[in-house]
Amino acid sequence: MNKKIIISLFAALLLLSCQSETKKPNVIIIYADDLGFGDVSAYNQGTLNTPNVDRIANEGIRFNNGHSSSATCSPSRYALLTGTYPWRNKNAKISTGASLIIDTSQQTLPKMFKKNNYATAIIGKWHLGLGSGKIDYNTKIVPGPNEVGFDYSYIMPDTQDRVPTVYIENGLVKNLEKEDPLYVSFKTNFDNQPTGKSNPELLTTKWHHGHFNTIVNGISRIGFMKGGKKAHWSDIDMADHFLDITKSYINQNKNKPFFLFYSMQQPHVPRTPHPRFVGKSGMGPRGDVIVELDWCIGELYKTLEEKNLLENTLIIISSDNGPVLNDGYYDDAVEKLGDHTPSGIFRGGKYSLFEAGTRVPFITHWKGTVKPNVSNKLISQIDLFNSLSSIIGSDQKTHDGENLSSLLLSGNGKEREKLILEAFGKTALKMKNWVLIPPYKGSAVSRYTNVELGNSKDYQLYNLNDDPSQKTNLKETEKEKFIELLETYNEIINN
Ligand code: NG6
Ligand code: CA
Repeated sequence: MNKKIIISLFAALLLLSCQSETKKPNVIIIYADDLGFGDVSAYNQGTLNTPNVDRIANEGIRFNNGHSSSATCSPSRYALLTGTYPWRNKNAKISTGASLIIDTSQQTLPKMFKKNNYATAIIGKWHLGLGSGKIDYNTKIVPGPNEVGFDYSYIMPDTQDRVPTVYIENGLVKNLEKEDPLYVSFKTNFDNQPTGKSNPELLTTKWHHGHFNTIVNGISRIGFMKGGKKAHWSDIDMADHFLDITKSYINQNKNKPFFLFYSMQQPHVPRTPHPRFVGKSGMGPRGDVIVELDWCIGELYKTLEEKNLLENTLIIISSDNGPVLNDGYYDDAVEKLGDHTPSGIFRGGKYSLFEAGTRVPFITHWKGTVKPNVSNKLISQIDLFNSLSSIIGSDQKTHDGENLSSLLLSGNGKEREKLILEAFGKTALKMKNWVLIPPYKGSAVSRYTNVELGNSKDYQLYNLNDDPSQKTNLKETEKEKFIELLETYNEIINN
């Protein structure tokens, strides 16, 4: 073969490989924190307005029966990223300065994408633990998101109400100065620094339960922190900050397939809307940060539109768990709620085994590929691993997930039949239109958050078709159903 032929063959091969690459859609998971089923106006439940999310929902598919894998954050995120039920891992519980919950040898969504030549990034809330053992925030923190498959990570380590209140970029605390090291403890205070408990006069937002340790920006947090002043985040600018980083990430990666986990902090506490959103909802900070979240999602959509990426991008919007009003600060969430219904018609909320603990907004959008639809079929975030894997032509699968790719892209087709729901390590079974909640100790209603948790000394059986608000326990009258669900529950839990 002469040189010319070899060069043109090589060029043709290169072109072919580039073409097949471009067929792989970008995938963006937009993940809200504590956003309820009724908080998105496209769901026609509450009184808040979310026009940007609604637009995406109306152009795409609105799933009415979409679930997160847990009623709290870390376990839900664990399941989303690993396709594995969180109750299989005893460490998959709400992280407060914990070690990395995902094993670095485990298969993960970002690793799956990476293997298929995607660029991968997480921007926003992580809350899956960092390091292994005591963390030194003044050196590179490993393992973390980069060690489980993200090429790029720009994160809030745990939650907005937990220390350290700093961003971490690829394992390094952003803007940290050598002369002012950062120390963190969840046990003891440093040098008698003021806390929310000892110095309430320094607070701009008062704590209601928990959240009474180190004060940053007038808000006391969970845990103690000292130093690292230059690195402290500004709460009111957090949404803009994550959005800016997200936009520039998209700009830099627009020519290759990318998987982006845009993990928003709203409407988790402390709710700190930028001043331009203050008062916009009439519902106080909780409503205002949802308006802010909606604006951010609109900006992200615009960015994709401007860069001509909408036709090559699958967008998924969901939330890590159901809604809560009072989650530890006096912020008028209860007082200013009015007629709004964050849980929609469903019972419970964040922390609950009842439906609203995990039944969350779930929307897919892919211009030109996904046709507008509304789907009542059951789908869980735990299915995203297998479904996305199938969509991009990979053969990787997880044990607990199902491949619901056609449901995800059309709203029709095979749905999930059985799903284990989880809240605080307690589990329940949803099977078709039935839910079985085993007996659990603990109060029926949380005395702090006022959420109905689902605990009862009896088994509870509900038929969601007739009774979506789970008011009537059918355990005594539907004996056969009860036994069927109990056997199925035991079978899944023990496998
Ligand atoms: C709880 C916090 C709550 C919230 C939650 C995590 C107290 C009393 N409550 O422990 O405010 O931070 O953890 O929420 O401290 S999640 O959405 O990240 O799971
Ligand atoms: Ca959450």
